[in-house]
Order: sequence, then structure tokens, then C-alpha cells
Amino acid sequence: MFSRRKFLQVGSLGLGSFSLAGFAPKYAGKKPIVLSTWDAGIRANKAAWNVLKNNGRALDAVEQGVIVTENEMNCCVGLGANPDRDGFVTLDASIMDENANCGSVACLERIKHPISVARKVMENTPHVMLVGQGAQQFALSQGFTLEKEGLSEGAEREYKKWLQKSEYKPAINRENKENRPNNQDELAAINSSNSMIAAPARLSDGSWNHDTIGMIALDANGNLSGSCTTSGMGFKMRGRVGDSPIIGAGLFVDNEVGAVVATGQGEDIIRIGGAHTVMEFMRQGLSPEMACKKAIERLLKVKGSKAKEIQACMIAINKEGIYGGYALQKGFNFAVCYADDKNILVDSKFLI
Ligand code: SD4
Repeated sequence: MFSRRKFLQVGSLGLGSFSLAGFAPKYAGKKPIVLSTWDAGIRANKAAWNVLKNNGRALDAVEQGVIVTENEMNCCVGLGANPDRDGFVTLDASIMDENANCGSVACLERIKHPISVARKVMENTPHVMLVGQGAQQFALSQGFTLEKEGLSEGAEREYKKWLQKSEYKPAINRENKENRPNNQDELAAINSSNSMIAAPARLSDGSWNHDTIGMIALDANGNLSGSCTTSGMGFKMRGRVGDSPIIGAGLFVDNEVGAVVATGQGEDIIRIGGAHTVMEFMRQGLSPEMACKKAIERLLKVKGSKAKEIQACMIAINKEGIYGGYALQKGFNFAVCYADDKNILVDSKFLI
């Protein structure tokens, strides 16, 4: 048997500097660094980088970063997003800092920046999570504006299309590039389908769409933070909440270890306590990429033969600024920024 004593002896022989496959090496990390999910992360990273490069706090970076996406008109983040099946846009968001403080909101309506409300929950209440009307009331008490009711043009169109069949199929993975159309005919076919969707492949102007934005950052002082903001899933049941506002599922930060954020089918990410599971693998010494892979493998095991119908993805950084990500299926990418001229899109590895 390989006893603990023998293991310690091996370590003391200097083998501690070896990189065992999948274990985090002690080099090649970047600091500061910011990562975010999907290609929209490139634009969001720029705002975060502005904070980080000026010695700013990771917490401010991850808030400023995802605000960019909340301001964009898109299917899945912010008030322009697709509504639930009753026609209401309901938003989820969470944030966590280097001191294990965290805040989140779920099912928040008519407030433009749920991520900033989540931060106020963290900073100005004794609670972690506020939902629905209570979250909205709190936002108003903190000076946020109540935006007008109704749907964006794109969301209105998508909703009307969905209403024709009102199918409830929470399974299809639209972020997967393989499912993305290669031409106008394929695009039309996708747009005319009525299944419940995580995100349509293209926006109405034809540009690639994106989903939930999750962001994690390590600042120049070596502190970590993370954020996540989403409308969840288009045409979801009224009241449905995904993983994104649930600390430990969609997001987790431990300043001694790393930061993790998830995107994809929230129900299944919750089932494995996604972000926290990745964190514990990193705590045991696995690299961020291997830790994400292990968590996705667990999800695959839980989901079994139905895994093909969904997407689930994790990204992580550790204390050394080493980063990685893993997805269940092909088609996930994430944006990594660690210099003015280094804001790159990385195609994630995947399991199936
Ligand atoms: C949710 N995880 O509400 C979010 C949606 C998402 O890619 O990330 N989709 O389940």
C-alpha cells in the first residue's frame, strides 16, 4: 500500500515540483486574469480587464464585466431576453467575493442589472438570496429603476413562435456549435422549431448568440471573485430557477483555492452541486481543467443516456492563475483575458 508516510517521503525527495497528469503545476499561471463563458465573454472581459489592469478588485471586475452583457440585447441575459412561458422576463444572478461573502437574486423582474442587485444583497443585507417580488422591492429600495413591462422585439417574436405549440422540452442544447446553422435554410429550420430552448443559435441580425454569462477573476493582489447572470432558460415554467443564482451550483469562490462558474442545463448542474464539486477537486490538487472534467464526468454518470440531450459546462481558475474549462458536449467556448492584447476565445474540451 502507498502509505501517507511514503507519499510524504516521495514529496520530500523533490518530486513535489513534478506535474502529475492533471494535477496543477506551480507555473504558467497568469495574474491578473479574467475568464468568462461563451464568445460574448470577449466583450465582457474587456470591461473587467479595465478594472484588473488598474489594480482594481476582482469583485469590481466581475460586476463591471457582466454588466456589459446585461446591457446588450440578447436572448438570454438581461431584460431583452426571452420570457418564461407566461410571457415574463425573469432574471437570475449571483456574485461571490474573496471573503466568501455572496449574494444572489432569482426570478427578478423589470430590473436592468440583476448582478448589481445581487451585490447589494451581499453587501447590504444579512441574507444571501432574495427572490421574486421581494428581490424587486429590495432593488427599488436600493435606488434601482423599475423598467417598463414588456418584451424586446426579438423576445416578442420568439415568444409568439413558441406559443404556437407551447412545447415544454427543457432538453435541447442550442449553444452547441454543431447544432448551429451553416446557412439561412438551417437557421430558418431552427428558428421555426418550437422546443424549449436554452438559447437560439443566432440573434435576429444573424450574429452568433450566447447564453448565460459567468465570469471569474483573479486580481493583482491575488484575490478571487466570480459572477453569473442570466434569464435562465427561454420559455421556462413560471418561477423556475436554474443553477446560476445558487451559490455552490452555478458559482463558487474560495480564496484559498480558486473560482468556478457554470453554464448549461441548470437542473443537472444543481444535481451535482456543480461549482462546489469543481472546487473540491481543485482543493485536492487537480488542475482547473481536470477538476472541471471530473465534475462533468459526474454529471454524465447522473444523467446517463439523456446526457446527449443537454449541455453543461464549467470554467475555473486557481490561486496561481491557471485556468481551464470542460463541457459535456462540443461547442462550448470561453474567453480568457490576461493582457491588453490577450483576450482570447478558447474552444473547450468536451466529454461526449
Ligand atoms: C440556467 N445555467 O438557468 C442557466 C442557463 C445557461 O447555457 O447557462 N444556459 O439553467
